[in-house]
Formats: sequence, structure tokens, C-alpha cells
Amino acid sequence: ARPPPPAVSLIGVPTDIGAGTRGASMGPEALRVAGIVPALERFGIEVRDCGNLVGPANPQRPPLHGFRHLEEVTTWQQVIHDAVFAELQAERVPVILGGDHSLAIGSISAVSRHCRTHARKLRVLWLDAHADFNTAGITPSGNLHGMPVSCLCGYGPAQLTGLSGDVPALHPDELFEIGIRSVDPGEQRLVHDVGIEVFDMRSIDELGMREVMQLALSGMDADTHLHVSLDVDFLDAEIAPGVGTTVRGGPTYREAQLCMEMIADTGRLASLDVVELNPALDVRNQTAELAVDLVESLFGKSTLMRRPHVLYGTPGV
Ligand code: 6HN
Ligand code: MN
Ligand code: MN
Ligand code: MN
Repeated sequence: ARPPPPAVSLIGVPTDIGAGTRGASMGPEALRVAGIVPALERFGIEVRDCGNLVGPANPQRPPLHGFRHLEEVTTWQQVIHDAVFAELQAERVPVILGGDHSLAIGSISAVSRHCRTHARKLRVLWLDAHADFNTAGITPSGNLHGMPVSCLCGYGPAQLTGLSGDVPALHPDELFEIGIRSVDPGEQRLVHDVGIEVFDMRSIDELGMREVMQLALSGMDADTHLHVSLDVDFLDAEIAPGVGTTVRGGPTYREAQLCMEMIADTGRLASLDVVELNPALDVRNQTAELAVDLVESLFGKSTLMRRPHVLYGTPGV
């Protein structure tokens, strides 16, 4: 049977300091306005809204040595790491309301530290149009929201790679990227050389979302901490206009729902980022409402009382 509903802590991260377009700093409030608290409470989940973290304002400076706002982003990540780690240690499920995707450096560093402390295995699903694997030497923009995965895997400045207390915070074999359809030229080579497992849109077209998710969720067990980093630009731009870096050709509403439902079926979701929502670009808060819909599915909303599949085994077995 499903485990009892988890206790959830919402942590707002109102910053767009790692992005090229301003506005993601308004994301946490748009998710609250879209009803994220009652949506979760409806399933009997105890929700604590911890409010918003506080960090440096966006200085809107040009890149320096390949990074925009490196010092300010670093300060944010320390604050995010500490807040997320505290909720995990209190045995709560942190749901981080972004905010641009650089925040995942702090959140996943905290998850990594927590897993190390409790000898748990880590699995990260990175749902995104982008690989987010740039470095200062190859980035076309200098924006740190294009670099969180490389920093977590140990490719980046020490102040960002070392936050978990161990480098790398995340091993490539703990990570699956899903929905990818925009990878910069230098980034392509690095993703290939490091051996990141990427289910791009072509694999979703060819295999279907169901098989891709079976592969991405296979091999987990009762000791696995599953973290999902949901960049809302994962979704097709037609249904999710409220993001700064839309790329056409993403998952449909139904494909995205299936993805979330299959994650929920594992019963292992233990932390979540919802990032890159940009209310300044949204239309009547529809992207925030869609994100809340998907979060409901991630926490177990389903049409019927299906028999829960507790875990996905090895594919084909
Ligand atoms: N995101 N690859 C581009 C860059 O500037 O590095 C876009 C990154 C987008 C990042 O959406 O989280
Ligand atoms: Mn835990
Ligand atoms: Mn993205
Ligand atoms: Mn991203």
C-alpha cells in the first residue's frame, strides 16, 4: 500500500538572479495564488508554508569571467541549502518554489548531504527543455541557471560545487534528464563526455513517455531518496507560456501528467523543485495553475483508485 501522506514544507525562493530574463522572482507568489497549499491539503498532506527565503537583489550586471552574478548566486545557494537541509532533517518533504533554476545547486546539495548523513541512495530526475550543463568556458550567456547540473556534478567554481560538503554532490549515474530539446554546442560535448543519461524529446517520441519513465525510475528501492527538479519550460510552450526560455516541441499535457503519475506511483518522491515560472510572461496565471495541477499528480492525485505499483523494477524483468 502507499505510505502515509508526507508532511510537506513549501520554501519560496524569490530570485531571478541566475536567469537572463527577469520575473522568475515572482514565481513563488504565483504558485500560492494558483492554490498550491489547498491543492496539497486536499490529499490529507500536512502543509507548512515556510514563506520566502531572503537573498541578494538582482544587480543586473553583465557576465564576468563567464558568470553573471556569481557572488550573489552563491549567497542564495547557501541560504537555500541550509533551509532545505533543515526541512529534510525534520523528516519533511521540501517543495522549493522558484525562482530560477540556479536554486537547484542549493537544494540538491542539501539533498545530497541528507542522503549521505542517512546512508540513502539518491535519484534525481531533471525535467527540463535544457540540459543545464554549461560551464564558464562554454556558456553562451553566462547565466548560472544554465549551469546547475554541471556544478552539482563537480564542474564549476568551488564555492558552488562544494556546498554539500562533498564533491561532486551528484554522481552522473544518480541523474536522469528528461524532455531535453535545447543543448548548446559546447554543452553537447560535455554532456556526452561526462556520460549524462539524457532522454531527449526524440527518445520520448520514439519510446513514449511510459517507457522513458520506466527506465528513469528503474532500480530504485526502499532506501532511495527521489528528488524531482521540474523546470516549467519542460512543458510544451503552447501550454506553458510563462517561462523566460521557452522551446517548442515539449511534452503535451497528457504526457506530462503521465510522467508525474508514474513518479507518484513509486512512493519515493522526497523533495521537489518547481522552477523558472515567470509570471511577467504568463497569461492569466495559467502556467502556475498547470504547475499546481502537475504537483497534485506528483503527490498522488489520480482519476481512479488504482492498485499502487510500489516500485518499478529492472525494465524487462
Ligand atoms: N533554464 N542553455 C542556455 C544558457 O544560457 O545556458 C539556456 C539555459 C536555460 C536554463 O531554463 O533553467
Ligand atoms: Mn529523508
Ligand atoms: Mn529550462
Ligand atoms: Mn532548467
